Amino acid sequence: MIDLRSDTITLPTGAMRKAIFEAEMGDDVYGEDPTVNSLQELAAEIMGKEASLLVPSGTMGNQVAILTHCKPGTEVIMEADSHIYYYEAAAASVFAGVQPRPLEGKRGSMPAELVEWAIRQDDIHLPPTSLICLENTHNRAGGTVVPIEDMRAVHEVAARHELPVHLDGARIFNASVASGVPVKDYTACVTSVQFCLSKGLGAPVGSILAGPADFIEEARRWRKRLGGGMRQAGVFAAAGIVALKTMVERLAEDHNNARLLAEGLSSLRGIDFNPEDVDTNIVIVKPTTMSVGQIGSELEKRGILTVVMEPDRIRFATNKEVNRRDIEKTIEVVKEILGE
Ligand code: TLP
Repeated sequence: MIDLRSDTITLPTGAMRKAIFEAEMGDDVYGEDPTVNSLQELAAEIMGKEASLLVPSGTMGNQVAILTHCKPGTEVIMEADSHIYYYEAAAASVFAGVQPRPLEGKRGSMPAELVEWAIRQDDIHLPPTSLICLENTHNRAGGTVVPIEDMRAVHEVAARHELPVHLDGARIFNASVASGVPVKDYTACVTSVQFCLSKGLGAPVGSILAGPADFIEEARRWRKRLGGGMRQAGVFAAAGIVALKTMVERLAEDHNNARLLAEGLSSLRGIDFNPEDVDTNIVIVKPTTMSVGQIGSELEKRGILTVVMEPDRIRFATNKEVNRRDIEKTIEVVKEILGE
């Protein structure tokens, strides 16, 4: 099997398994798990924020952030193809009672002027704007890196309107490794950030929400309300520490493999795609001579797993479980399926 469905399929490394075996643990609902506490301190330091909180998933990290920043009946500005809007089953409406205000971005980036235009005036007919959400890298745009200048421009607008900004930085380390911009430069543009330990970094479970100390205290209460208060969570926090200390730089390998795949696929007549659009580990292409459903199932029959994105695109996400040879094989198989 060559599993290119997602970077979430990555398995813990030997060093992570050893750290898990040896982890010191306690009851984290009492704040007594030393491994969770170390991970949270390390993550806050890396993100350049006062404090951080371990949550079970990226989705919970984003939702806890929205619940903590926003009152029901307010409006949250977000990109129309963002994970929070597209893939979180309307959780922000269900739990926080907020109304999403989706704006169309370009390669995942919302122009600051558009964001400013969407901020509501003070009028009893209108839901007050309470938060701006960004995503970097942007998943559905194709793992694109949102440029730091764009994030700074949104930050400037938000500051002028005294609004908080939340970053869905599930793959913020991919953005940083690809662009050479330090993670702290990205996070300096936002009030809170969520990132995943369980994607390209290879930890089995967990995301981090980081922000100001009082925000994280309130977020801890929301995590508990949602049932996300965990007990001996050091069992997987231990792997998270190894992920942060040893797995960031290797994301460049995933990016190189994605570039190789992109170049191979773009040379095929049946695929409409510019490899220059690939910034990190996600390659989303549009086949022109065959339906995506058909290609997806033909690939699966030959042991290659991908994600079919309705209606007409197919996603390949490189990750540490696939190597250069697997990528070359994937290109060959797509070629064969397309009859080229
Ligand atoms: N993304 C998953 C699927 O949910 C689509 C994937 O395979 O890419 N933010 C972003 C930008 C994400 O891509 C994801 C997961 C999340 C948040 C949610 O993380 P989890 O799965 O831990 O809840």
